[in-house]
Amino acid sequence: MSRRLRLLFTALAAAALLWLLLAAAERFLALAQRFLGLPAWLQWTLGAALAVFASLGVIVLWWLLRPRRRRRPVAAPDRGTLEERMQKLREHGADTGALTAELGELDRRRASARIHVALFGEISTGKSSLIRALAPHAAIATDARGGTTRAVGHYDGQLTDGRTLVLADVPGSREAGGEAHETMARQEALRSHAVVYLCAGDLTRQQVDELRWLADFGKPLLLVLNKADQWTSAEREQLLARLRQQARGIAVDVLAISAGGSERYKRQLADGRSESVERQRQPVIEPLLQALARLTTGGAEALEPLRQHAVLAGLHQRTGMLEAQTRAEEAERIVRKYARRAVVGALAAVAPGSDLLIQGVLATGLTRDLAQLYDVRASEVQIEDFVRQAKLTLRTGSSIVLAVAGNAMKAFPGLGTLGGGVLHAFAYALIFDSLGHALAASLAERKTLDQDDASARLKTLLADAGSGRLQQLATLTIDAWREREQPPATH
Ligand SMILES: Nc1nc2c(ncn2[C@@H]2O[C@H](COP(=O)(O)OP(=O)(O)OP(=O)(O)O)[C@@H](O)[C@H]2O)c(=O)[nH]1
Ligand SMILES: [Mg+2]
Repeated sequence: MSRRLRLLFTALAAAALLWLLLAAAERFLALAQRFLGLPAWLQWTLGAALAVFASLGVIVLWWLLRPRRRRRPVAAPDRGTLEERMQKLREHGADTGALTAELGELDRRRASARIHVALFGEISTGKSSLIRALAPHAAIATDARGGTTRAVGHYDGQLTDGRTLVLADVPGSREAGGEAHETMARQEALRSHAVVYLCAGDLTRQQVDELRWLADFGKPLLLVLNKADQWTSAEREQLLARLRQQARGIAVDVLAISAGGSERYKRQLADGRSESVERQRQPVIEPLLQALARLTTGGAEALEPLRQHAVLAGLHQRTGMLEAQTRAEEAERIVRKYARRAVVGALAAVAPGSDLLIQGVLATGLTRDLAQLYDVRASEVQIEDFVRQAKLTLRTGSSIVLAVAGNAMKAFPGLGTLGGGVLHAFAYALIFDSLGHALAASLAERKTLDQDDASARLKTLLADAGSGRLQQLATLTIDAWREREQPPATH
């Protein structure tokens, strides 16, 4: 729609709105006048009825707009779709080893029919100590220093009714620089049938977020306050009440235990010397054993569908990230290829003009290839339109491009030695690199060929004189020049 037509419509709409407002005001004044003319008893009755209606309206509005507690569970695709996506990724040279291994583990655990429970929580909340209490024969390291557990370990634990569980000890979260360990822990949590989330006091914001993350995947959760021996019973009850409040709708049960752990104390010897001795605290974990027994009454089979959903949902996210990364790498290759061709084209031009006229055929090819990479359907007309717009953006920005290219000539002396035409060749490298990156970023985010968005990004990139980027483009230009001077033997 043309600008003028849009203006006309806006003016018409504004006039209609004004007319409506005036009519409403007139009606209101007329009603008010009639209202004032009524006998007092009728005024009161009508006033009361209106007040009731208004409050009902407010209540309904609040009910409609109130913040929702219930969160939407994370989506999981079916297995076939996931496998297809992984296959496609492999065709593009991506390493999907970890993703297929996850699918294999999904099947292996289903076939084993054992119940898997992961312990989860921040560092030093007592996960390993709890494993020791649940599986007394396990050889396991615990320490007051955070970050003791570095890998996922599996141990056989026993419930009071004799059933066994596979317990997973995982690295603690929130360790400085421990992102890789945290990812490991989260993945193990998704693989398990249920999660015991350990904390040692009030929950921080990050802990609540972590619990929500697990709940969004549909994990059955037990929120467990460990180190209960550190509090008086009144304090413990207060803490538990707050935890129940924070975990409402998230955790199946909230309870307090003492995993035990060890403590050091000084012992006086008969000869007057003293020695430091380590002893195990007595664990108190019955409430947890009962909660685990309740949670797992239906056996592995009853919890399996939720577990499958969580693993597939996790894989969906991981596959998505690998897809984005693989595409970005492919986009980078495409942009380089066209930037190089543009440089070669510019070097071949007999007398480059002072105006930068975008090389239309190449720009069209670049746009088509990138759109295809991002699965964006774009007709030839749309692509031509896009290139025309890019040319316009470029015309207004050509002085900036030449200025950046001129500075690069000074900054990278290698360029200067190449002789005439290099300034233009480098400018073309900059133009195609900017156009390609602007378009790729826009396509990735908008999932459509959005001219305005891509142009805005192009403008920013054309003026971006980051030295790392210019260095790369200078190398590209020099290489293209050398190849032209000494054509490869195959030609
Ligand atoms: N007072 C008290 N201390 C405990 C209890 N359970 C564990 N601890 C102590 O807490 C510290 C951390 O215990 P770990 O079992 O190593 O904790 P973790 O969660 O496995 O730690 P990371 O592996 O580093 O994530 C140790 O010093 C334990 O002795 C408990 O019930 N009461
Ligand atoms: Mg540990």
